[in-house]
Amino acid sequence: MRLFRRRYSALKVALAGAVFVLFLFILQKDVGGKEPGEEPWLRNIVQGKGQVLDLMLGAVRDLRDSMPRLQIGAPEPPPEPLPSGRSCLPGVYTAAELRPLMERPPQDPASPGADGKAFKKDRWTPEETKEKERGYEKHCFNAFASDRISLQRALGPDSRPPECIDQKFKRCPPLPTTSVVIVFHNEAWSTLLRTVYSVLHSSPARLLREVILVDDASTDEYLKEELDRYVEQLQIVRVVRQRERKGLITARLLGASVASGEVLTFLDAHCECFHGWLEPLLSRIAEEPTAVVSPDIATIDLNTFEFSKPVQNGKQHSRGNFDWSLTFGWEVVPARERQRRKDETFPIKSPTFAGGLFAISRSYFEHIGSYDDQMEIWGGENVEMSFRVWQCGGQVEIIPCSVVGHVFRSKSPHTFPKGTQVISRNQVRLAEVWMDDYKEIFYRRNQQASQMAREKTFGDITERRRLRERLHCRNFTWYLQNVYPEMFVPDLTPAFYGAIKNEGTKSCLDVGENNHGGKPLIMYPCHGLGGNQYFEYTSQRELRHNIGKELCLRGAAGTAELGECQFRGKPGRVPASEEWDLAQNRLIKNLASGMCLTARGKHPALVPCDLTDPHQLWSFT
Ligand SMILES: [Mn+2]
Repeated sequence: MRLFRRRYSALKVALAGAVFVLFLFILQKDVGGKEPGEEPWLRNIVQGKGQVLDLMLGAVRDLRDSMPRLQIGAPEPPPEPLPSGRSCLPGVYTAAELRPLMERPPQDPASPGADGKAFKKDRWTPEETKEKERGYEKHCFNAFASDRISLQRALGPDSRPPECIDQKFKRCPPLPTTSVVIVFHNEAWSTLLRTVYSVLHSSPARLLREVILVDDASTDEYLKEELDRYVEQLQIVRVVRQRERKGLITARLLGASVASGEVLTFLDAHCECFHGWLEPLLSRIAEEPTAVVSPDIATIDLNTFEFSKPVQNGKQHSRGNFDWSLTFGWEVVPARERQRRKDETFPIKSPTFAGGLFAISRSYFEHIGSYDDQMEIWGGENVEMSFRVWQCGGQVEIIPCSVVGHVFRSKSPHTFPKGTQVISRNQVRLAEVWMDDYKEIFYRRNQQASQMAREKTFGDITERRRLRERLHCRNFTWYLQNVYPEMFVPDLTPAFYGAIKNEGTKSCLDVGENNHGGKPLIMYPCHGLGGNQYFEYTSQRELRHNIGKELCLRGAAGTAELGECQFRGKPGRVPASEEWDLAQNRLIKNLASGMCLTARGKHPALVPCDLTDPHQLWSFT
C-alpha cells in the first residue's frame, strides 16, 4: 500500500490518465477513421486532420506500444492510393478517346424531324387523325409525330457557345464512368428508344458503362418481352423491372442498386442528348465529388418534337427554386451568381433542381442518403434532395455546356394509384426532416399537409432524422441565408392568417383564378382550404397572399388590387399603399388613402370608413 502511494503520486496519476484518454481517442480514430478515408469527397478533410494526428501519434507511439492492448483490432487493408498516385496520363483527352459508343447511321435530311427540326404534316386521313388523338390521350404529347421521326435522328451541328465546344477534359484524374438510369412507365416506344439511342450516339464509349431501363410496372405489352428482345442487340442496355407500381423514387433506387458505373446519370424516358452532353457533367464530378449536376434542359416541343437548340451566346439561364407551398419552379439566374461565372463552362449554383435529369457520384449518392424510400410515386423528392445535399455539405448545380432535350408536358398522363395526396405526404416528410421551424410557413399554406403533420400520418421519419444527425447537416436558416438569400421569408408567426370573412356578405376575400397580380379581387363563398383565400397580416402590416408568389393587397384610388409586394425584406420599407391598419380589428384601413375595404359592389373596393357598415367589417377565420 505504501509502495503504491509512493510510486503513484497524484500528479503521475493525472498524467497517466491523460495519456490513457489520448490513447482511447486514437484507438477510436483508428477504427472510425477508415470509412471516410475510402470516400474521395472526404479525403481532403481527413488529410488535414491526419497530419495533426500523425504528429500526436508519433509523440505517444512509444507510450501506446508499451501499454496493453485492450482488444484485437481488425486487420488493416493497405492504404488506398491517393488520386495523384493513380495511373493516368497527363494532358487532355483527344477527340478519338471520347468517341461515342455507336456511330449514327447516315441521316436523310428530308426525313420527318431530321436534325431536330419540327415534324410537319399538312394532309391528314381520318385514320391518321384518330391515331394522333389516341397518342395525345395516352402520352400527353404527339406520339404520332414521335413515331415517324427516326429513332436515331441527329440534332444538327453543335450550336453551343464556343467555350463549350472547345472545352478540353483533363485525363487526370480520369473522367469517371457512368451508368445511365432511365425510369419509364407506359412510355411510348419511340420516345423511350430515341432516348436510348441518343445516349449511345452521344456518350463516349469509355465513359458509358451501361444504360439501365427501369420499368415501373408498365402494363403495355410492347414494353415487355418485345423491349427485352430489342435492347439485347444494343449490348450495354438492359431492362430491370419493378413488378408493382411504386413510382419514380423506388424505381431509381432499384436502378442505382444494379448500376456499376462510378457516376449515376438519371434521365427521363423522353429525352435527347445534345453534342458533348456527358463530359461536362462527369468532369465536374471528377473535380468536385459532392456536386449534384444537372444539364441545361432544352425543350423538345410536345406537338412537333422540335428540339430547341442551344445558342452561341447571350442565353439567359434559369435555375431551380421553390416557393412556400414547396413547389419547384424556375427563375432567371440572379446577378450575383451571373457575375461569379467567368464563362459558360462554369457551373450555376442552384437552390433546387428539377430532379428528372441529373448526375451524381454513386458513392456520394449512397453517402448522402440516396432518396427517402418511403416517399411515394412522385413529387417533393427533388426539393428534398436539394435541401439535403446543400445542408449536408454538397452542392446542386446546373452545367450549361451539357444540354439535354426533354419533352415537357402540360399535364401528366399517369395515374396516381393512391391519389395526389401522396405529394403532400412527401412534402410533409421533407418539411419535418429538413425545414426546422420554417415548416410552419408551408403548413399554413397547405391544409392537407398541415393535417397530416398534426395527425402524424406521414409515416416514420426516424431514419431520415438520424441521417441528418449523422452527416452533421446544417440547419434550414443556414440554407436560406447562404444558398438562397434571394428568397423572401414570410413571418414565422404572422399576426393573423387564413381567410378574411366579410360580415355583410358572409363570404370571403378571394384573389380569383390565375391572379398573379394586376387583377381585381372577388368575394367568394368561404371554403376553408386556403389557396386563393389565403392571406397573412404581416408584422409589416401588409396583407399578403403569398402561396407561390409574394403578392400584396394594394390600395389605389377607390380600388383594391393585388400586386407584387414592394417590400422584399429589410432595409426596404413598405409603401403606404400596401400598408393596412386593422382598426378595432374589424375595419381594414389603407394607410395611403385612409379609406376602408368594402365588399359592397362588383369587386372589393375602398370607400370612406364606416364602422356601422357590416360590408366594411372583416375577420380572419
Ligand atoms: Mn419527363
